[in-house]
Formats: sequence, structure tokens, C-alpha cells
Amino acid sequence: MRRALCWAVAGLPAAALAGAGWAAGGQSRPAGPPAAPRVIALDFAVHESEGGIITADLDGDRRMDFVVTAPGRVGAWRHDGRRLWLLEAQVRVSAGPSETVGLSGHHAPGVQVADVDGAAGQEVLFLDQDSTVNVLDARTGAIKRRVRLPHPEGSERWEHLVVACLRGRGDRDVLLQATNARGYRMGRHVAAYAYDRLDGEPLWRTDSYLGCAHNGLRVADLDGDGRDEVLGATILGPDGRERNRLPEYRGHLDSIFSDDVRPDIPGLEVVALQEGGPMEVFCYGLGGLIWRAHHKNQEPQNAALGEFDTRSPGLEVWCRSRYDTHQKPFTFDSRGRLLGEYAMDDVAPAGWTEKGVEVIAPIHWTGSPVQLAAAKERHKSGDVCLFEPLTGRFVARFPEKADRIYVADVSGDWREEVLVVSGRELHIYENTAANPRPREPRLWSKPHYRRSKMTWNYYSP
Ligand SMILES: [Ca+2]
Ligand SMILES: [Ca+2]
Ligand SMILES: [Ca+2]
Ligand SMILES: [Ca+2]
Repeated sequence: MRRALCWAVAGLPAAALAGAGWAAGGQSRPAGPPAAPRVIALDFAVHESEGGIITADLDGDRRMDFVVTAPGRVGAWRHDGRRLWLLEAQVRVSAGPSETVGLSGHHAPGVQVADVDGAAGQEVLFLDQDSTVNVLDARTGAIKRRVRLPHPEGSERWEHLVVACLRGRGDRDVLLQATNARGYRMGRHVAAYAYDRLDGEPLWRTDSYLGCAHNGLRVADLDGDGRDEVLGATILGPDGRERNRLPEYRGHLDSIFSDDVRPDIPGLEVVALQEGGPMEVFCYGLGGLIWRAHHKNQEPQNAALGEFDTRSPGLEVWCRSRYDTHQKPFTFDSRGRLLGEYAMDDVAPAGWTEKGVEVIAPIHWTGSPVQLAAAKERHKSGDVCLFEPLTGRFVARFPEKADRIYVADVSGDWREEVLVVSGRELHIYENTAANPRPREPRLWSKPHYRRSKMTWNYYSP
């Protein structure tokens, strides 16, 4: 089903609309003409907080498809919008803050897609509310396996599942995470299972993992040895042993990301944001802390890592700031030095909520080396925008009633699209302007991109 939605880009200068050159980091590249989204009809709505969306090739035709979750529902749609399957299941998605109701937190899809059994085709994996790992044939939705696993003492149930490569044999391992059932809930309990021995003993387990307060664990192969590390204030090696722990800090981590922030340092770096204490941003890796920085002790709360300024080596770290209204974003360079700041009120178009932006993700939209950020209006099913993180300049505004926003490369020309779940529809916004660098490798060829896009939630898109 396709439906043309009319465009309105209120409050933007005509030059921006015409793609008449925007400047960031010395680059000048049109943002591309806005286009009506492609619309896919869903069979259920995604409401406040619970459930989300991921993309993966479910049917093996090398085109990216979509899995959407909501309480009691898991559905899969093909690239062209045809429904592949729909399942009624008590998928583990959670409403509200995970520190009171458990993981996997606001907007988390609670589902993974990977080839976990090594046989033909991909599998879809999710936990249900009863600590059972459900494994489906990704193409048909047929249930291949259900294994109920004992959850740790002091926890309510297993709450978060992530597929990882821990033994160097591909995506054949499963990480499970749970919070303590009483008090301020943190996902301290982690167990790793070989997929083919799900009903046996775990590879390892720990009750002392220190992660984020609001989102489930994420993984990335930090040192490039083909095996994933578990990211948090503690970094666990693929064998479950603690490799690193952030130096003493107060409060808790709010969100966490991984990318090659510092190309001069081997491997990937981790960036995490502190709530409490001096409100610092931490950049660290397997070798320990690289830098910690704050800007006037303002809470960073949300961040986007990306190439936002090509004159500044490495990736920049954009921070949104905490303010409930009148946000004041600021950006650090890859060494933790302040690059700039601005007031959201000075850059947002007329009519944009004074509460600012949320669910902010870096996006390769234009195809130039400089990335933009995509976000939605905060605390409402509102509009979606693309903006320059460094300057705050809004490049495009998509009139929407966005309940979820997700950025991923689904069209196949390596650039990324903006996916919006609005009620019972999925809207896909694609840049129809010519791609200036069509030969770039697809982002999915980077393992950490794939991991990142499969382990997102509201706080760590
Ligand atoms: Ca496909
Ligand atoms: Ca590794
Ligand atoms: Ca690096
Ligand atoms: Ca840079």
C-alpha cells in the first residue's frame, strides 16, 4: 500500500528546501529534496513506550525487511510492504523506565534477527514474559524452538536478549540480561549461552555487570578479533571476564554508544553519558579511559556520535542536554574539547515543540562524508526532522505523528533512510537526490553498525 503524503517544511528558508547548499565542516552538499514517504500498512499500532522496530533481511533476497513489536504482537513485513507473518506472542517489551519495570526499556524492539543455527535462512529470536527464548523461521514465522531458561536468583525473569559472537563461530551465541526485582532495577545479571546448548549450562554468567540504568546491554567487537565485547560501565570480554571498568563515578549511565571515535587509537571506542555527579561524558575502550569531559556540568542525557565536522579529526560527540524545555545542545570533538553550543529555540522551526528533540540518531542522508542527525519532537507523537548537529540548523522537517523513529540503510544505496512508525503505518523517508558517492560500502558490512541497529532503545538509538 502506498499513499502520498504531502510535504510541508514549515519554518525553513527556501534555500534549504531547494537543497541550495548547506555548510557543515567545510562541506557543502544539498540535503536533497524531501520526498513523500513510502507507506507500509501494519496490522497493529505501536503505542507509548512498549515495542519497536528493527530491519533485517528476513527472506534472503538481500533486501532489508522489517520486524515490528508491540505488547502481544510480533509482525514481519517484506521490503516491498507485503506482510510476511504475524504472531500473537507475549514478547518481552517493557513500558516505562527500566529502573522500575525492568528491561528492555522505552522503544526497545525486544527482538533479534540472526542466523543462529548455521542452517539455511535467518532466525528471529525474542524473549517472552516467562523467560522463554522463542526462535522463529524469519521467512515464515514458524516456531522452530522454544526454550525456557532459569532466571537468576533475585530477578523477576529474563528481560533482554542479544545475539552475539562470543566464541568466534559467528552469530551463534545468546546473551540474556535481567535486573534485580527489588529496589532500583539495574541489569546486573547477565548469562551467555551457546545457541546449540541453550538447554544446557551457560558459557558464563555474572551478577556484577554494571550497565546503563535505562537500557539493555549492547555489544560490539571492540578490538576486531571477531568476538564481541559486552559494553557498559564494565566492559566484559567474550569470555565474560571483566576487562575494564570506568573509574569511580557517581550516579548512573544514561546511554551508551560505540564507534571509531578515535581512528588514531586501534579498535572501537565506547561513549557513555552520566546522570548525576559532574554530568560527564566518558570516552573509553579496552585500553581504559580515553577522556572524560563535561560542559558546565550540564547533563548530556542523549548523544549522537558521528562525522559532523570533517575539519575536526575523528568523530564528534553531540549532546542534547537535559532541559525539559529550551534545550541547549553542545558538541565535543574526539578528544573531549568543546566545539560549540547553541539554543534549540534559536534553530528549531516555528511550531516545533519547546521540549526539543528526542530519539536522536546520526544519519548518512546526503551521501557526503558529513552526517546529519534525525530526531522526533519530544514527548509527543510529532514531527520528524533532520538537522546539523554542530550548528543545529534544521535541514528538513517531515510532518508526522511519529510514535517511533529508526534510522537504517534499507534502500540499498548505502545511505540511510528515516523509518517512522505512526499508529498502524510504517513510513519510510528516502533521499531521492543523487548519491554523490555511490560506491561506498553498505553500512551493514560494518559489524558494529549491525549490532548497534539491533540493540537500540529510546536512550541509545
Ligand atoms: Ca529481504
Ligand atoms: Ca573482540
Ligand atoms: Ca579507534
Ligand atoms: Ca570529525
